[in-house]
Amino acid sequence: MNRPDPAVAPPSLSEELRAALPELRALAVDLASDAGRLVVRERAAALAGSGAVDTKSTATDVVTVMDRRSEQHLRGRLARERPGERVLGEEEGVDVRHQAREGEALTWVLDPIDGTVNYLYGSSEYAVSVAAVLGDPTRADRWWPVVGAVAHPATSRVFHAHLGGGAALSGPDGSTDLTCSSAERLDLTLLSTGFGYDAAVRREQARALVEILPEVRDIRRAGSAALDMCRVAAGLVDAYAERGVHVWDVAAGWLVAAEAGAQVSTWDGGPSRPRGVLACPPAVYPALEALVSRAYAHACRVLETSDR
Ligand code: LIP
Repeated sequence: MNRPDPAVAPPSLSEELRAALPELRALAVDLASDAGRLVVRERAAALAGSGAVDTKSTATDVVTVMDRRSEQHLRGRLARERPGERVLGEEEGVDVRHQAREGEALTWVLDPIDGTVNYLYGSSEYAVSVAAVLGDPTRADRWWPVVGAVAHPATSRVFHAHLGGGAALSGPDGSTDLTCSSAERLDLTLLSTGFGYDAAVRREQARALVEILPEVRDIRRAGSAALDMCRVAAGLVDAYAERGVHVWDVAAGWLVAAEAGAQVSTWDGGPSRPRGVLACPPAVYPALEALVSRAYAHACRVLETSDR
């Protein structure tokens, strides 16, 4: 999991880039909405065709023809509207023509369909995530989101934010500013989470959940990290914690949650494990961060000893 490292302060933005953020935010909203309409409009015909679904890391890690078409559509628009800027997408990776550059060079980070299993099954719990980040999202600890948009195509609404510009939810019924919940007690914290595609990883996550579930109000598992983080921003859940997600899953939702007042960071996923992502109200952060770090470290130890 690539993530900004709290120890490495984000770069300070020039006045020129800061002034451009509202326009970049509007572009991200348009891109995510546009791709969202595409994946809704074309779903039935595309999934009815042969070769509509492939698998990636495991038999449960699916990619549909619409994941790929959504990313191609987004890349085409960015090539026209933001020529020369780097793009990192879940399905096609990073455009190697644009090597990592320092300074204020932006990279667009795309999850063309986040919640692909839900999309395949016909559930509405999927999103299109578009973020613009500073730094290098292919390197852990070296990227910082400055613009983010998460489209929820099933509702024609988009969560969006820019650095220092607050977070909002826009749709046919107008726009609403977003503020995370005011949860202060761990035992009254509604926590969303997710699980990996690898059975061994899910076994660890289930063991960690045994320690986490009794300590919080309840768990929700919707199947899209991007929507999970936006729901923290909207106060629809109090917190989100997951280990093993990728930068494209969380880059836009990270900024939406942070701009809605949530504390967002990574946490220690256990020895030689990917770090997790945590988003929650600041008042509950210390207790929740300690709980998930401890639960996962213990789960890893239990499994390492049981695997011997
Ligand atoms: C999904 C994440 C979700 C996680 C799933 C999957 P995808 O991303 O958004 O939080 O629990 O296992 O990784 O694969 O649908 O883009």
